[in-house]
Amino acid sequence: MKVKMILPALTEATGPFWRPIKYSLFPPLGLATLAGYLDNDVEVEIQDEHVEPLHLDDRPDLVVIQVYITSATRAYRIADHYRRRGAHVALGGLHVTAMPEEAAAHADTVFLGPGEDTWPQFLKDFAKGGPRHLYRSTVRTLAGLPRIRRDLIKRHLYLVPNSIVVSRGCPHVCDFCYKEAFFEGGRGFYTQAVDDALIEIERLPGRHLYFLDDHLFGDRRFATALFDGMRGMGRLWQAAGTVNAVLAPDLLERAVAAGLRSLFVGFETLNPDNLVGQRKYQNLRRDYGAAIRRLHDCGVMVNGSFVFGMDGDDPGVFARTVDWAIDQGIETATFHVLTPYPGTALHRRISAQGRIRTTDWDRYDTRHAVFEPALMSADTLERGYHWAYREFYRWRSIARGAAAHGSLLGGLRHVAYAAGWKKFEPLWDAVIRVKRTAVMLPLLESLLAEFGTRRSPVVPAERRESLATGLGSTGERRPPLARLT
Ligand code: B12
Ligand code: SF4
Repeated sequence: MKVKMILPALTEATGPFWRPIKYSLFPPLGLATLAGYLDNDVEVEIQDEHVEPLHLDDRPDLVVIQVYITSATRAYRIADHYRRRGAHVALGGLHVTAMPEEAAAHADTVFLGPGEDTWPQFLKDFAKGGPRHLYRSTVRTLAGLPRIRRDLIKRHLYLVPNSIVVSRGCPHVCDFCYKEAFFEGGRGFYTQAVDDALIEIERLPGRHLYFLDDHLFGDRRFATALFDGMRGMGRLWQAAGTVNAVLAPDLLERAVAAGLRSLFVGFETLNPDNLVGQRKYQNLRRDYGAAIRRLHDCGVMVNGSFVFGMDGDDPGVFARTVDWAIDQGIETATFHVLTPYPGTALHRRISAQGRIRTTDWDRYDTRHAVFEPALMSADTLERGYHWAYREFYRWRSIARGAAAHGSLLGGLRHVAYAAGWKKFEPLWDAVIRVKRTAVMLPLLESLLAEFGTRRSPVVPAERRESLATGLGSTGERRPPLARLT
């Protein structure tokens, strides 16, 4: 049997927002995970359209396509093509889960939710000649996961070939997040066994890892055991975590000792009313500034995530947020236009209020205002978003952010990382064009390694206490977020 697995290009990968470096970061880990369930005698290939042109003139028996919202149009076209050629087409992923009827029109089988329980069942049914039209995930576990078929990944085409996920989902319930929709009908947060995760880590060559987990710190007991187990492995890694996880006593120190050097943190908004509106309670009454200082003290770079267009955002939100982020010395920032993904609580609310402007999924890329914002026009929102990126990555902003570190070394690293990511993109693009992406990895590793040489991440007991409670070391209440804005 011949199986072809495809990650179609996101729309922005073919338009004016195409940034080769962003889309050559991570290999298709979801597909490589599913490939692990195939028998040894199956002929299988994975094609990622972000890094290679698809060849569509073959005749596989089974075609598996992972569908994100802004790749849906492209995915359906590829699916229709292969169905005309007689292949059985299976579609799954976030967008299929949110819009199963839409996807079903282009597929022989659709999958809702994670694939670890439904995919092996489908393979059995397919072998017997009677696969169903729809499979819905209900059993959520990562126990007994077969070995991920990393051998099918063309490592040289990615900057970060060693991406890894050791959990699924997240313990929180933010309204704008895909999470509730994707994990409906079963557990929304679960982890691998620590030993299995460590075995997977050991298999990965080189030093650098990128954990793609939504919230690597979400289960404290798991995270503690994982970080302790990774100590001494000589790894350098990046991951995503929440403000409250950063402020929790000891956990960050353990992560740093295990090799954490850069963290993606979802600050999202500086306005507490927005946090309540989006049910992002875990960020409420947290001292963002303290979290950033703590990360920097531990030698961890910060990639701050911010969302514009929540109901409490007026046109001043862009300057307030960017100014604040620069003054905090955040090394890199990711800005998003709030996007009501179908299936989310946010989408239900905005739809019920009649504020959806378009259902052209290609525009649901967090760069377009696909809904009417409450306190500004959609045009102002989009222009403000682009302005924020330009302003944050201006040379003078990078210099100001670097100065905020208060040390020459910290400042130099800030400049190297922020400028390396945004200012030297033409260089990245050239390297990617000649298919030498992997040669840039040592550069990234050395930058991350340098970051680990800062002051020891030991936090005095009374400071740990104050970080955990949100009270200052003298017992005063730290400034509420509103005062930061
Ligand atoms: C890596 C990543 C990227 C990479 C994607 C490239 C790649 N190679 O995958 C890059 C950097 C390009 C990227 C870009 C963006 N991303 Co992104 N990204 C991720 C991330 C961190 C990891 C994906 C991953 O590998 N997961 C691990 C694997 C094992 O899981 P999986 O891919 O979901 O696959 C499983 C299931 O989905 C299912 N499955 C999938 N396909 C199929 C097919 C079949 C047939 C079956 C049976 C099952 C199945 O089975 C797999 C095993 O369980 C996720 C968060 C997350 N933790 O998933 C966000 C995430 C997908 N990204 C998100 C967003 C918002 C974006 C951006 C819009 C951000 C921005 N502002 O630029 C852009 C554009 C994406 C878009 N327009 O849709 C959101 C998506 C929201 C949504 N509803 O679409 C997510 C969920 C993050 C979040 N928490 O909000 N991203
Ligand atoms: S903390 Fe992040 S991953 Fe978790 S529900 Fe909120 S937005 Fe989603």
